[in-house]
Amino acid sequence: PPRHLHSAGIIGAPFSKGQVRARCAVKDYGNLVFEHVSGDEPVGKLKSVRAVGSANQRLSVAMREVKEGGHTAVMLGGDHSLAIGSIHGHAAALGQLGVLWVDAHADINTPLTSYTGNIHGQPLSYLLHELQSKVPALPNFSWMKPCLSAGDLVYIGLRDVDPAEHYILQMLGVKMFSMSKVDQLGVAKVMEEACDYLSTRGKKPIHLSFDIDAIDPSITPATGTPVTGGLTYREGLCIAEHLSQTGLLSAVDLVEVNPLRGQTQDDVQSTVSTAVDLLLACFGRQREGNHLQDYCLPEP
Ligand code: 4U7
Ligand code: MN
Ligand code: MN
Ligand code: MN
Repeated sequence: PPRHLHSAGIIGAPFSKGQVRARCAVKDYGNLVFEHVSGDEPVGKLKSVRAVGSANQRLSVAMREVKEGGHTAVMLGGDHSLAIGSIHGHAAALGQLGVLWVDAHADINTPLTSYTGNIHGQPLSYLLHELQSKVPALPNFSWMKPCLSAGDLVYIGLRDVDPAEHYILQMLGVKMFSMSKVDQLGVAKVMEEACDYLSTRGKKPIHLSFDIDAIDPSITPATGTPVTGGLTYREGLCIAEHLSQTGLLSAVDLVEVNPLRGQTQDDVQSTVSTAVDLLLACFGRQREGNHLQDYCLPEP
């Protein structure tokens, strides 16, 4: 293909004075720049440890700044290893959080249980206090300390959990709504129970970590580790709408969208537009419609 298709140049233009409609104020913090980390040899099975460590250090600082600026934060990945820095920075700014992890996967392998060596399958083991003694010291990770308790974590959408992960989830008694539970209860009841659970230990700010592979790959195929049998588009929106209504949603990760993994333009389009719709619902867009609080009907 021609050269211009290999490399995109993005110009964000947050300007809206050409019309009068008010909108959610958006402050664009731009893309983080991650410099190449050389000599990043595997540590045991673990791949790219140093690069992942330093990228997350940078992200943690950025997330803390966004939260200290008083915004609801949005982190657009990128892979799910970025939840390490995102949640770490969020907790650094606000203290204890409730985390809702929406994913086909549990992402709680330790570096020693992972059979792929991919850190996007491990972020929760680095973040949880309870697993601190099971995670070895790693290069470029000395900046971080665990900042999340197992009782402040809830999963929705699980359907591909490794045996060691299943053991950890049982051992720690982590609250989870697998796809079977979503089938049994329906997503509305799941959200009610998930939010009740997160608020029993106090009304903490909520961090939503949404892996696009939680949604069924017939709708969001452009992702690295698709698993059949996922959430429908409507179930995804229901989760986001419900969270928005709690008034506690404080940060959102939207990760694992990978346009290179789409087979067709339609695959990419449907994945990306679903991700956008999920984010809009997080920020209050309702399917029943919305209007401004001081809306006035025009008089004839
Ligand atoms: B994702 C896996 F083995 N469990 O550890 C692993 F199945 O962020 C998958 O949820 C991890 O997409 C998937 O590599 C990570 C595997
Ligand atoms: Mn996943
Ligand atoms: Mn994930
Ligand atoms: Mn994935």
